[in-house]
Amino acid sequence: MSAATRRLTTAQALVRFLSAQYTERDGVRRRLIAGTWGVFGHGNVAGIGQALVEYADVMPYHQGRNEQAMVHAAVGYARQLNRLSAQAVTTSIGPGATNLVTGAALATVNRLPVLLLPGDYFASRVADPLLQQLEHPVEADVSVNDTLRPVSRYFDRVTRPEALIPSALGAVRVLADPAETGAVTLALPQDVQAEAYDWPEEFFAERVWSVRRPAPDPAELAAAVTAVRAARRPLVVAGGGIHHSEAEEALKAFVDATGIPVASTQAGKGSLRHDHPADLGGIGHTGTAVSDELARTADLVIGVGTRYTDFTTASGTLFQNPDVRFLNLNITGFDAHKLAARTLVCDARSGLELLTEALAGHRVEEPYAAEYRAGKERWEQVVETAYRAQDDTAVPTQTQVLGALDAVVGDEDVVINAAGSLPGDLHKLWRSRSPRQYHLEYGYSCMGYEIPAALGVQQAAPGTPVWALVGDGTYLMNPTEIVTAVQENLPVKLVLVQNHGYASIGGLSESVGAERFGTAYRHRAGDGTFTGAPLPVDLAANAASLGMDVLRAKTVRELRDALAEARASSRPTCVYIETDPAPTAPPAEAWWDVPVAEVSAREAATRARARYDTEVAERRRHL
Ligand SMILES: Cc1ncc(C[n+]2csc(CCOP(=O)(O)OP(=O)(O)O)c2C)c(N)n1
Ligand SMILES: [Mg+2]
Repeated sequence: MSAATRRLTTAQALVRFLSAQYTERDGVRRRLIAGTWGVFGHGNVAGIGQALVEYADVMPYHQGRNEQAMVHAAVGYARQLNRLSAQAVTTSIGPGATNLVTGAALATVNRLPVLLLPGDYFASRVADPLLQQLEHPVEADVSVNDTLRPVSRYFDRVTRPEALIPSALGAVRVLADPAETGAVTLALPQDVQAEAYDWPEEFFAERVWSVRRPAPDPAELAAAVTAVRAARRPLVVAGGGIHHSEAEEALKAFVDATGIPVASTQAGKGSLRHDHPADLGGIGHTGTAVSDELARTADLVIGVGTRYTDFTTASGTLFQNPDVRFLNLNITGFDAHKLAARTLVCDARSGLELLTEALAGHRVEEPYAAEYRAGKERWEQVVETAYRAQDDTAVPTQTQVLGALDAVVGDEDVVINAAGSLPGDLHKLWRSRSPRQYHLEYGYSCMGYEIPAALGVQQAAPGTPVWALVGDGTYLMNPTEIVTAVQENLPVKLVLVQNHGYASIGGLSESVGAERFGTAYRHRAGDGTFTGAPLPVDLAANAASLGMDVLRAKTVRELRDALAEARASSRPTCVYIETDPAPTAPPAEAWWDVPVAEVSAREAATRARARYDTEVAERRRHL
């Protein structure tokens, strides 16, 4: 070995390199890749696996059960730390690698960093076809890992040791870049992982990646200020970018100075504390009445760090003021330009601070402020009604479950959810008390995110009570990481809501004329349909069998006690509750486009289509 080089395998070099990467923002330095999750197979056991044991002192290893779940855990971790620290996930080739696809898509859709390290075919091809190799008949360089390309923000296959150098540098650049980040994939041919090379020492030097806060262009800022001053009914739509940028204080200062109210997306909820007079709660299909009413009449929508999904815009039907204009403050030009907006391409915090400064003295008129404050008060009553149970000894409805949880959590507790009927209820009702409390993954709304994400959040925030809220369908999709929580003694709290199937999709199915087909968990009846008795499945026993403490609650009072006990426990604990299906959630205030059969022999569908045709006529294009 010469003085300037170090002889290591490619896998050893990668692990060593990753352990020396840091991010820095606002003077705070963190490990960029703080740990590596892994399930081993022949595609990574001898390469990355060996490197992880050799460098266990500098790269913590976490043992997962399922590759998709490991990505969810890593994403939960990165989100909790505002994308300033992330984790890697190593897999074997073949099924281990393709199990990453869902998690990768979730990460990329939500703009959250995760480094994926799947094994790949031999670069030498001498032993083809390997166990689990695709062997594409006419595109010989394609492997199953190519399924990760469209869901990755950076992809490379490292087919020679020295190719790792540019590849690894490119990967970490994207992971640390606030405008580009998402899933990053380095596919690692199995033979290359184990191959030795003389690496330049500089490759292993500490590197600090500055997570920049770009300021807006002065001309764009001046135009934005003119637009805000001219608006009579401005409304902020707060997206996830506010959290990623830690711009909550800057938003509050902007709102306190201008009186402009804030409605939030699923990712942005909690940007303002729920009891701030200008916080109107969720917007869009699952929004509050006051947010959606203001959205309908707003003349200037100020989108901050939002992607404007169909839930936010009510599939293009929400912003109905004929003169409505958009002003989008976003770190990506891609999102900033949506809805033909005026753009402020910048970091959320620096943009809001400069806007506040430039708007000094400007305030919305008092009647407008009085209007939204009154609307907010009316919505508070809706929340109270949905939360309150008249009878403590009765089986709770789902919104009463949320009411019980609301009564138990503290300001810093984190509540995680992603799919089912809970996201809508939470978006309408939840009272966020701190910026990190409301952790809704609704970019991909992926059933099965919740439990593994809770592990990642708990790793990022030791000592903070972390709650995963899951429906029975979601639980069955992905309970595997309960075992990991038990192994690592991560005291995550699981609230398991049993309603015997897909309540959310059942309701949606009914509204689109599909008659709840295939959405209940029931025995097959004599006529061949799934309308028999509920299935004798005991999910509480299942969670207990995986090692969790389980508290079964039957009534509102028992639920409250169980939640308090779970919160105080230092062990992973599941609170199991069967809910009353009575509808206590407020109905949707705005539409969501789910196209309905244009022709059908069944009446439910023809009726639904007639309704659909009226709704769709409301759609506007903002050009
Ligand atoms: C991985 C995945 N598959 C399918 C869906 C579509 N989907 C959304 S909600 C839902 C049902 C969720 O059931 P459950 O967790 O029991 O919640 P509930 O609807 O009963 O509240 C389904 C199938 C999804 N979001 N994610
Ligand atoms: Mg369910």
